[in-house]
Amino acid sequence: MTDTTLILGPGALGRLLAAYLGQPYLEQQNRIALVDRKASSRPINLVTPEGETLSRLVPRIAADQAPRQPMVVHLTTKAYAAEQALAVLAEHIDPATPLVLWQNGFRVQEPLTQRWQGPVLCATTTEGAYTQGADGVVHAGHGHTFIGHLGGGYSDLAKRVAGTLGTSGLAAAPCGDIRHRLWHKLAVNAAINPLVARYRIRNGQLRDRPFRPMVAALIDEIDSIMRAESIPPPEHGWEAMIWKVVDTTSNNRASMLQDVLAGRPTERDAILGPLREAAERHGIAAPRLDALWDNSP
Ligand code: KPL
Repeated sequence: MTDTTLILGPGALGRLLAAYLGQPYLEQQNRIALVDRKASSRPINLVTPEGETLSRLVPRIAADQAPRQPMVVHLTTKAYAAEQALAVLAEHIDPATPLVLWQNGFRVQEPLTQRWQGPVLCATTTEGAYTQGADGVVHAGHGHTFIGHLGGGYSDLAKRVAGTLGTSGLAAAPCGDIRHRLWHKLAVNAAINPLVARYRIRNGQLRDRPFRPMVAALIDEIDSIMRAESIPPPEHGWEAMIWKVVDTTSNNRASMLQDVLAGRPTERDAILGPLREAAERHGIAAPRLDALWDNSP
């Protein structure tokens, strides 16, 4: 095994991880490379939440230049691009390489955990970041990341990965119930993202009419589906959790709205798909989620 950490997916999250993990003093212990379409030595420009602009030299390599045995691969593509990006890299790396999946929703986590030969951890994060130009990333706000294996295994690996992120300045903790945390994040994303993308509004506008009752109705449907799936609610309930995120991200353009504005595909399937399928499995009507699905970009 080499001491290289690979980051696969040069979007906002990939650049954020590269910029933090690629700090010079950390680089002495771990090498970092960002896997991109083409190799390049252009630095990553990071704007910190404090407004500082820093330049980080993290090599960008093409998949065929990847070391055969990376220490770990962080897969940071959008959900719909994850499987294909990994398939390309998989031709060049040891199949036993540990993976960390950072995708929104709950589409790729289960199949990749079953199919990949090496250990697979899932991450869920509230770090806020967006790309700026070809090489930049704006770290809009500090968040927190949880890392764990869907079956509760590989706790030492999860601890190590979370420890490295924490040392780099991205708060992270290992967790034994990542499945529940992924569903919680999915609930938040399902109540916010498709609506703000459809109406092209900032998150905080969901608090006003005519959107507030739409969110409330979605929360009711999500609540019934989660009950049927035996996903325990967050400490203060779904409503409190979702409205709190709306409040704390009120000025944000959610990721799905950013995708729409940039003309990219959206994560509609990864976010709404698992909820609608769960509703169908349990014979629960979910007309609001269905309507969002039908009308989502
Ligand atoms: O995770 C988000 C996203 O934009 O995808 C939320 C929580 C909705 C914040 O914008």
